[in-house]
Amino acid sequence: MRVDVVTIFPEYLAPLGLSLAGRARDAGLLDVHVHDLRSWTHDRHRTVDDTPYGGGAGMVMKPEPWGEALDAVLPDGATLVVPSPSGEPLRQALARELAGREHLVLACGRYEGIDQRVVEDAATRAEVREVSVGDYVLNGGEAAALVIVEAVARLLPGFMGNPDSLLEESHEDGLLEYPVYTRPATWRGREVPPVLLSGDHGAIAAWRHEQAVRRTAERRPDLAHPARAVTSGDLEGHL
Ligand code: 6GU
Repeated sequence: MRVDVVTIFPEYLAPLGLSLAGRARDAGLLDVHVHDLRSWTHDRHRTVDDTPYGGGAGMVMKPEPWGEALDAVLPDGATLVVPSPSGEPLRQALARELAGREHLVLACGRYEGIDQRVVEDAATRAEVREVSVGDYVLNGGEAAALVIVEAVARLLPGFMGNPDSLLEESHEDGLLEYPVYTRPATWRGREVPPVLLSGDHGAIAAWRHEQAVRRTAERRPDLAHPARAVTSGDLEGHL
């Protein structure tokens, strides 16, 4: 997979050369290129932002540098990922979908976001996915881009030594993971749950499943009972 990242803070993406993404690169599975958006500006101040039409707080990223940047790095048929707090939530299913793409281009916005016409223009020749990494506010898309690339890179075929370990993880089966323990069997007076020392693999599997279900119900009722998650009814009064 090839990944291009466009940002006004290329140094922010330096961790992509380390650890997981670095390992994927060394294995020949991932080829990451980071670009400075300002290299597609033409004024002395290398301006990338301007005030919003219609007024309001903050600044908006100008369309011209983004248009030139994407003309240069987004080929027809590639997938443009735009990190945005207004995007579709990043879940394991989306990470898996993106892991199947040949070429991802990530456009990291700062300020209040990128002029919407940039996304519309790109969508005429590429798949565009606006993606949020959670319901909280970041200052820009860079940290989100790191999250997205890590979630995707570890799913690339051949990356995981033992693909079975992927299946047992949180979110792959819609449940959070069960608690885990290692030696010593007693630590600071706390015992490992005895069933894990029993050698009874059926009992261990049943205990782990029960723990996963319990945790999910307590911590993530939205995963346990999707009907209880936020629905359009909660927007009543806004519509
Ligand atoms: Cl992808 N970007 C920004 N700026 N804030 C976010 C986000 C993305 N996801 C959650 N908050």
